[in-house]
Amino acid sequence: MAMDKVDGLPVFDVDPYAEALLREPAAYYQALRACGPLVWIPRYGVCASGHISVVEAAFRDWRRFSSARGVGLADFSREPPWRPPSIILEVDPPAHERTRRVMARALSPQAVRALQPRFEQVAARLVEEALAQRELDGVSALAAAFPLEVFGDAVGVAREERHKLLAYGHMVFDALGPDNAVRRAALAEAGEIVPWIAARCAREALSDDGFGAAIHAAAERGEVTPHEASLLVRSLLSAGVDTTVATLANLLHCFATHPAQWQILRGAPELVMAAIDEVLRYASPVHTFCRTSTEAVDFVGFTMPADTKLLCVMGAANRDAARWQDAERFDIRRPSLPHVAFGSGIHVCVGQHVARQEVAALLAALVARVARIELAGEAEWRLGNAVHTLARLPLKLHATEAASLR
Ligand code: OVV
Repeated sequence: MAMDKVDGLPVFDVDPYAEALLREPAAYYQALRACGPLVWIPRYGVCASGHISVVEAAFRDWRRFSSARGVGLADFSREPPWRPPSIILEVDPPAHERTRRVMARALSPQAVRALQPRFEQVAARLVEEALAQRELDGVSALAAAFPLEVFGDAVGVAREERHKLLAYGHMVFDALGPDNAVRRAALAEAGEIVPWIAARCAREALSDDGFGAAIHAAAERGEVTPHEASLLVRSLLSAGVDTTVATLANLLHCFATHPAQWQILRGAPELVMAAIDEVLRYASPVHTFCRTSTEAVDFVGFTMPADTKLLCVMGAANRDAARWQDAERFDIRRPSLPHVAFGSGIHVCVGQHVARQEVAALLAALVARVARIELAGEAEWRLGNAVHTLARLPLKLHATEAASLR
């Protein structure tokens, strides 16, 4: 780690997107935080921060930290985006407010709450199927299977070929990184996946009672155009699948590797919500989002140049010792403090209530039936330019006495 001051900024000579770091980021996060609140990464000509205070400040300061030039490494004002930009994510106020309002209404607390019995029913079934197996891959059998079924149904996507939703999620998130092997592999599938996704976003392809139909109803009321409605459905399919799959996989991994924490949760199921936030903090599914500075920005002792990308490294910020005691420890009983796993400010995850309800349903189904989550082989991390999660998680689930009597 070089600490020469360039433009007053500590230089961090690292490739955050190197495969070894994507797989095992803890040491990179630690070094990033140790470099200071803001660092310069020469390899990409970008700034980065792993300090929770800076990441929060940047997310909240949308005027000086724009999303409209893309929230990945690519600056849309210099290179064309790989797909038509998102009209809710990759946009600033005032345009953002109109689309955000439509999306927030479609995902209203009432609409989400109405889905809860269905989430619980599917979660119970999947956990019971998992218990019946001698060994299973936690990623495919639980983490992916659950959102594909319940979120797919919630949006109103036809059941055929839903695995393509996963491939699209990988594409959207991996496209946020540099032109590396991970990004190229994900985008190589675009020819097959993108037209399929576009077709699923049209009004006539969606069920009559889902989030998709609710968004298209806003078009019928004239709040957005029909084309904009389709793009907002695309946002649901971009952001709503891979992220919850990653969260569930990380949750299973956290408890498989921290068995004492699982026993604590079993003894105190009222900690389910706290446990979810601790998983999001400790194993943040989205590790990095970017913003672009629209002017030079003074931080404590440093100036960030204008027209520069800032890597907001949420994975690092969520383990910042300035906020959390023993930040490197997974502890579901720690006092709840705000993390940035869902972002912060005007772009904070609009679907987080759906996501939380999904994760809570599966976790509650596990707590009620599973005495022990045993790692049955080596966990394999998935290389993701923006999402940190597992590709494979061999597990053996041990039933509680009550569940084995059923
Ligand atoms: C990767 C991502 C996150 C959130 C929203 C979207 C994409 C979008 O396409 O709107």
